[in-house]
Amino acid sequence: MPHVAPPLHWDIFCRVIDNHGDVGVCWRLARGLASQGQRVRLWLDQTDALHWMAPGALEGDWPQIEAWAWETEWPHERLANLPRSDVWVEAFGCEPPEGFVLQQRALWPSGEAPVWVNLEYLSAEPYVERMHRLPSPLMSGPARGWTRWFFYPGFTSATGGLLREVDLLARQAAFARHAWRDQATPGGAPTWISLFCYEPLALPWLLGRLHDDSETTLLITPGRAEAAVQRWLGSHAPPRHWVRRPLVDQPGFDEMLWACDLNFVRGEDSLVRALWAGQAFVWQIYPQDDNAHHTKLHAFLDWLGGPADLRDFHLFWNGMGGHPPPDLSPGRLRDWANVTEHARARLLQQHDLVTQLLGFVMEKR
Ligand code: TRH
Repeated sequence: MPHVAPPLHWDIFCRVIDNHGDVGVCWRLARGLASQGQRVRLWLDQTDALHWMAPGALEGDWPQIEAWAWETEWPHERLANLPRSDVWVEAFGCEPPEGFVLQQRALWPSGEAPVWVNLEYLSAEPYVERMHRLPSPLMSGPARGWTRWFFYPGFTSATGGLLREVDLLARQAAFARHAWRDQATPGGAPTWISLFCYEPLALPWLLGRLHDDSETTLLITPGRAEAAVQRWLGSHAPPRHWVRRPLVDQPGFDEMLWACDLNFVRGEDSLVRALWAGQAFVWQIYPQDDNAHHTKLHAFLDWLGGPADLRDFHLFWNGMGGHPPPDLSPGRLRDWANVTEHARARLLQQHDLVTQLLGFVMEKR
């Protein structure tokens, strides 16, 4: 590694469970592969988010990438002339449609198969290192006899790594933070916080803190975060330094995180972006019914390290006990930013996910 990969045809399958993370991760992966000369067809069962996350994607404006609606009806008329593809990536175990598998199977001579990868959820739990790159032979169905491989993103060199664009560091170096802030809201207060969350039980604590704090600009993202803030405000108008953000494309979202001193992020993709941003952050993990996310959050915090107040705040923000910090002073945010910087430096020493995936595919072909 890194491998020089010949241009291959990839199919990425994405089924939206909820929110934006499924599309967000798949689109970043598609872009990363395309930037390495790969040809990607991205199948999405819900395409709405792509309109704002990646304008032009559905219109075919992105070289090397085709975004296709994953029809509910299969076989699908466009399958008739679909050429053979070399690599299949099913995001988060979503299973390619049977019609697709049948059509493609007929194009492969016996004894040969595409490299079929199940790109899993991101976790810092120890099982990830054990499961990464393991085969899962298919014992039944139209792909019987073929193999699907587990590919786990992660935070250590024994995992598949994280999505990181080739030009990320150059873009960050060229980023003009103050100009971005001036453009976002002229005359904003000195400390900037972004809010991208679900409905954390601790949200009233945060909003209560910030309501009368004229030193802090709060950027509120659309959707669940904005609705939760609105519920808290009721019929009252927001304070002057609270700014409603529009939905922006992924590079624009990333820049918001670079521009802020503290980022509240959620789910999977924005956590990674908060790490790359190198600023203080607090993560709201995607909640699971059986509380499996508790173990997952602890594993991440163990990997991250950092002072007790940062860990406590994470627990508090996620409704898992803990308690809030006495303040969100610039000094405390700088301490937390140092933790992120340190984590980022460790991650930069590892190969990114696209490089690792290309290497894996070359090995298995
Ligand atoms: O939206 P999410 O909560 O997605 C979640 C998680 O992925 C979770 O693990 C998964 O199980 C669940 O979906 C189904 O948070 P996440 O992962 O951060 O994804 C948000 C994406 O939206 C990310 O790619 C950034 C993008 N985004 C923009 O591009 N522009 C914007 O303006 C905003 C607000 C978000």
